[in-house]
Amino acid sequence: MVQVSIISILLIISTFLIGCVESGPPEWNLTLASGEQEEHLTLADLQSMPSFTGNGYLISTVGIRYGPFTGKGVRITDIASRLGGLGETDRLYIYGSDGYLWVIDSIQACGQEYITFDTDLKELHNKTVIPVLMYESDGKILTQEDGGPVRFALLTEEEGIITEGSAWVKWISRIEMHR
Ligand SMILES: Nc1nc2c(c(=O)[nH]1)N[C@H]1C(S)=C(S)[C@@H](COP(=O)(O)O)O[C@H]1N2
Ligand SMILES: [Mo]
Repeated sequence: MVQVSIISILLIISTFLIGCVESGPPEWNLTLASGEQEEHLTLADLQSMPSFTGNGYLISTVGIRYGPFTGKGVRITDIASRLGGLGETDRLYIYGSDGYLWVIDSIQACGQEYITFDTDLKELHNKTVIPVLMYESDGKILTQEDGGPVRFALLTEEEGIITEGSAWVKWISRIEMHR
C-alpha cells in the first residue's frame, strides 16, 4: 500500500515536471490591426518576409549607448502595406507589451524626421534611417533584455549614426493603423 502511494506520488510529480518543461514561455505573436480587422503574425511569419540588414546604434535618454551592431528586420513600410498602406494623414501606433506606445506618420515610416547624431553626439540633419521590426542583432535572436523577440529599430545604411533611443520600442506586441 505504502509502495503504491509512493509510486503514484512519483508519477504525479514527474508528470508535473514534464508538463513544466513542455509548456515553456508562451509563443510570441504580433497583432496587426486596422479598424475591426486583425491579423496575427508569428516570429516565423516575420522571418519569412523580405528583410533589411543595416547598422544599429542608439543612445538612451540617460546617455547609455547601445551598439554599434548589425540589425536585421522587416521594414515598417512592408508592415504598413499589409495593413493597406499608410496615407499622408494616417498614423501607425506601435505598442510594446508593457503598454509603451510610439506613434509614427508616413514620413517617419519612410525613415525621415528622426533625431540622429554622429559619434561625438553632434546632431545630424536630414539623415534617413530605415525603420524595421528587428528580430536579429549581430546574427543572433534578440534577447528579452534587448527588447526581444522583436523591437522597433532605426537602422542606417551608413555606419556611425546614432539614433535617439525612445523610438526603439521593446517587446513589440501590437501595431494599429489609424486612418
Ligand atoms: N516597450 C518599451 N520600449 C522602450 C521603452 C519602454 O519603456 N518600454 N523605453 C524607451 C526609451 S525612452 C529608451 S531611451 C530606450 C532605451 O531604454 P533602456 O535604456 O531603458 O533600455 O528604449 C525605449 N523603448
Ligand atoms: Mo528614453
